[in-house]
Amino acid sequence: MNAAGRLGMFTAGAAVAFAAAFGVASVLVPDSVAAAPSEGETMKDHSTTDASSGSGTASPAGVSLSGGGFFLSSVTAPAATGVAGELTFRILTDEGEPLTEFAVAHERDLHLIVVRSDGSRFRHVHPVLDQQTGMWSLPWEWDAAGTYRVYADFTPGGQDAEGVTLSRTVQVTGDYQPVNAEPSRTAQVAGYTASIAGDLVAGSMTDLAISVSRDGKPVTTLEPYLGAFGHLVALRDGDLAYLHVHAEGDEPRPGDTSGPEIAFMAEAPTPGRYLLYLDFQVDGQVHTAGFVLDAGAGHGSSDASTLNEEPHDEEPHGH
Ligand SMILES: [Cu+2]
Repeated sequence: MNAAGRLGMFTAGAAVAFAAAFGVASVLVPDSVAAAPSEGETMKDHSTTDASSGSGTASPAGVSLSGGGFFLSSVTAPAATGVAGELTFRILTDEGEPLTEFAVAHERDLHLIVVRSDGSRFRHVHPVLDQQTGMWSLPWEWDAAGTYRVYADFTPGGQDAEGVTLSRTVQVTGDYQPVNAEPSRTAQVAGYTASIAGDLVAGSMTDLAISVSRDGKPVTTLEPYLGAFGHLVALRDGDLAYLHVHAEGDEPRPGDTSGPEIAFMAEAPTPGRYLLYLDFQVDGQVHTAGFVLDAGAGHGSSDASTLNEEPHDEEPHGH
């Protein structure tokens, strides 16, 4: 059995792997990539490759517990709110063997996203792997009841392996008061105000710019976090399909700071509502700012042609 062969459908960098994993939909690239003075042409080609290489993926990632030759085990966690415990799970191969070899992507072997099904209570954390058993774990406590979606975003070890995002639902007992996600471009967190400018358009790359301020003053001391100055997760409201791309571009060096603006390019797979979560770090503290954007319908440009099976005039099968 040649695991590398099974996985190695693309010979591509991490960015392309991400794009492929998400479908065309989920390419979030900071503007700095496009503006990179050296290798500008390469970068341009790269993003073009991103958009086209995803065409083989029928649906966005994160809506299934299996995929890419892997399987997300059941997730154990406290059953009710206010109980301190552990959250644990394993990544299994299709043969049922625990996966213990992971490739680092964005500074971690695995990214765990937990969010309630209404889009609230977002957490992005990094559990620890027991190499002997393949068990991932971290201390865990729920502070609100509901149905949660747990995403494991990882790249298996091995040459040319693609990024995989698997998810499961987890129930937490108690009264559940769902929050309606309404369009929102400004978020307050820990004294910071984050605002997002730009629009999502189905099937088209558009610019998104998030700026961070505090007490009305721009924050220029954004610190590197997971190899970038900002990390954006987008979920599609309705199925919580997962669009997870860290900022690309030149990786900041330790001690570098930036701000107040973090720029991305984004492509939504379909019209509809999207929940966006920006992780950013200041003074060693990571904060998460949430936004809700509605993606408008695209214009049926050629860029969008690989996105969906658009309804055609149907021809009868066979003739
Ligand atoms: Cu992470």
